[in-house]
Amino acid sequence: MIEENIESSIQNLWQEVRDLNLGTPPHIDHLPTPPTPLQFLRHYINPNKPCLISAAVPHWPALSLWPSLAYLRTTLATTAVSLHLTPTGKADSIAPHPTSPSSLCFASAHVEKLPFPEALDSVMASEEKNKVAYLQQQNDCFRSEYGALAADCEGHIPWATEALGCSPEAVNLWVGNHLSETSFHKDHYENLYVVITGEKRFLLLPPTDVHRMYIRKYPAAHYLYHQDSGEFSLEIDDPITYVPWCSVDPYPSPNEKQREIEKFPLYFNGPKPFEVTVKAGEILYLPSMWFHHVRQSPDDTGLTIAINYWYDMQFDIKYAYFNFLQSIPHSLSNDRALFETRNVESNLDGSSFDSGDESDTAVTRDVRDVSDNEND
Ligand SMILES: O=C(O)CCC(=O)C(=O)O
Repeated sequence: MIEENIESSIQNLWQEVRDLNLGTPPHIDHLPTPPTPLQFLRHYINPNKPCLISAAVPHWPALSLWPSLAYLRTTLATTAVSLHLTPTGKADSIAPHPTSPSSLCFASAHVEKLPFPEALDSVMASEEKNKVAYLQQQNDCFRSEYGALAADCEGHIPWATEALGCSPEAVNLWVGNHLSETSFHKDHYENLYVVITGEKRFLLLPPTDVHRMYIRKYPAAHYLYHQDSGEFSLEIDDPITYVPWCSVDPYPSPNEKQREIEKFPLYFNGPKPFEVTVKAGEILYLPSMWFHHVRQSPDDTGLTIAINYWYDMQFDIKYAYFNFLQSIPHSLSNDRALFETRNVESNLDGSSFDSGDESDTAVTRDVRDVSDNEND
């Protein structure tokens, strides 16, 4: 009885934040031009509400320069950059456990440092179900590895910097194609995400929907790419560590769809996520702690290029409310069903339930090198 009351209160919360604050999915606010710092603070940062901003960076040379691969190859001719390799395009995501394939693990990409022109060739040559390359490194890479491109963009987003009262903690570059996909997760940053070429498609869920993500602890694993055979192996990290991660794949294959709906009913049968396509020259404001899933489509050159600015979030009362909500168990029966399904299948399921926090994940781990914020 108490459980039912809690579950219906949480469900009311999902609806109430939409009715009172966010609006009706799939749309988010779309601003034709950048807001003033005060508008941004009042209407978006304080209410923790996303928005899409057009004509956001018309003065950036990157918009006209980066669609030219020749320009990028010349400017970065001798620069070593981090290339993430996976067999499927899904890095930092849930994958079959290597020694117990009916259970799951958290798989990170094989990362190589290569001269940019070679790394770019690898992205362009990516092949589905074989080898997918994504140029990215969430450790402030734009200001380190890609320093030669600094003059093509601003070092910060001025109206966001003024509204947030600080400079970006990290600026990251993402160069990929339609095969790269980023699984549902959240970050403890205010994110200003700028697309330069191609398009990015985001699915967004507010922090209040945390129970719909089925965050579980998965054993950490990493892909190894074997140059000689051209094949990948997946190895569990030694010593073993566990990564809390979202379990939901919002785009299951047709033959897995029914099973996924049964495993994750709170996601598939609950309110639709917000959906936004970010085009070249636009900025998505992705508020801290929002769950996001990202796919992309390239422009004529075959690439999608984006740059994002991570600003420190305030660890204020919203953060405290979020932690409290996350600590409340929801839908115990569904959790049990998931647990039992996996154990019947494998008897050796590495994953475990987690009411805790995803913050200590691969996605945020790298950037901690440049962060002195230990709050998360
Ligand atoms: O562009 C992507 O693939 C992922 C972006 C992302 O997760 C982020 O900016 O936090």
